[in-house]
Amino acid sequence: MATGDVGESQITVVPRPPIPHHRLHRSPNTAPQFQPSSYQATVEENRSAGTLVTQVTAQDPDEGEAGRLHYTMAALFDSRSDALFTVDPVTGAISTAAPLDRESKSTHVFRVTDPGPRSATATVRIAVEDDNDNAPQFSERRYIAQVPEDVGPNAAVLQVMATDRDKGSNALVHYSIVSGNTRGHFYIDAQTGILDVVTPLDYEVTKEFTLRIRAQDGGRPPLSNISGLVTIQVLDVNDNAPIFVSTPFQATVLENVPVGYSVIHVQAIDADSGDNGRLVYTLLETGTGFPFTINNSTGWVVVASELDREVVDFYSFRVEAQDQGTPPMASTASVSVTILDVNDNSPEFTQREYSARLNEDAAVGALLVPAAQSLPGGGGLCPGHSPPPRRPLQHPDGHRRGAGADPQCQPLGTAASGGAGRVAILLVGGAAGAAVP
Ligand SMILES: [Ca+2]
Ligand SMILES: [Ca+2]
Ligand SMILES: [Ca+2]
Ligand SMILES: [Ca+2]
Repeated sequence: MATGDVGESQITVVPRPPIPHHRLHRSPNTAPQFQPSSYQATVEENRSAGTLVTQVTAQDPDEGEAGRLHYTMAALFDSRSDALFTVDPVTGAISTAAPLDRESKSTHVFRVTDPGPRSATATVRIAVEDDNDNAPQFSERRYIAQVPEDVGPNAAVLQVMATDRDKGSNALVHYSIVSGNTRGHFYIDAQTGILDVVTPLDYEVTKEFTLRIRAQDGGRPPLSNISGLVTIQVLDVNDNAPIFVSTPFQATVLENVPVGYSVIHVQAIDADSGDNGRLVYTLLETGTGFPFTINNSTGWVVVASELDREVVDFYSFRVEAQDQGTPPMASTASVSVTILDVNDNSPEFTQREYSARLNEDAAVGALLVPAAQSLPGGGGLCPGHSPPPRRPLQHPDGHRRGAGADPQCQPLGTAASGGAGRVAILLVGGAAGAAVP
């Protein structure tokens, strides 16, 4: 402190104490400071270890050992970050310690410290930039849709979806059909993944489609995935009517076949499946007593009651085949059955006894007994054996009556048991005479 006399004659001059020299070497009590105190940096994922990210700098006014900085770094929120970045303790350069994966962790935050006697800190926020390193992934291994064959045009069948773990355009997925769309039935919306039917389906042609779908991202270069499978099962609709195999159906049957005899197989086919193609056969417009019936499931027409050609020798009727769809479809066919004659009528004498008178000198060949009347069934006895022309009679019910009234002169194949006739001949003498019944 400087002193001086005040009010005295003697002046004493006291030398001023030397002013302390400003310290050239400050004590290590001055805190260093980061400039700036927070850092933002970006680094692309997948870069090799050692990629420089940023550099931090702290200023310490101290010199020498006291001013020497030593950077350290520690993750602020997630210790996983510690293994991925390092800071150079001397230069403050921060670089990667391992390749990064943005999809695992996209932001890393650190506190950088100079831990000297009076430490300084800064925060470093590192954002990981996306690299297109993920291909789109489908949400399902296989998509399955069931579509009725009569689905309308541009009907949506299903929607596929693939996600991409990347970001931005690297994660923007576009869809396309790779294979299986042989007839061009399907269209997929590239953006939405909605699959439409664009041309008519036909269960009778193709029952199932398997499409392979590609999902491709918008990266440069893009990544794609073609593992998407779509199975479209076409469902049958009753869109085919039964069709008779050969029409009209014609058959002949002997009049003496037994009840239950199979006359003709009336068969129709139906291109549909299940009940839509299961046919039920019925006879149409046949009244009671009709001598035929049909097996509803097989289409066999069988004899239901005894036939008699001499009553009806021809039948014409219709058969319907109807499927069991909803609603059902049906078709009809005409069937004609001709009844063939069997020699099932024996000749019969009109009288039990005949008597005649015959001149004893009657010439050989003189007529003695009148011919027996011809009988129904064509079993009559006639000279010669040529059958007369058929003379069909169409009955109002569509069935032709038998030709029983016609003289049918056919030899008996087997002896029919007919009645016996007795003939008494009285010989008269002399004059020629004719036989008298
Ligand atoms: Ca991607
Ligand atoms: Ca990525
Ligand atoms: Ca069908
Ligand atoms: Ca059908």
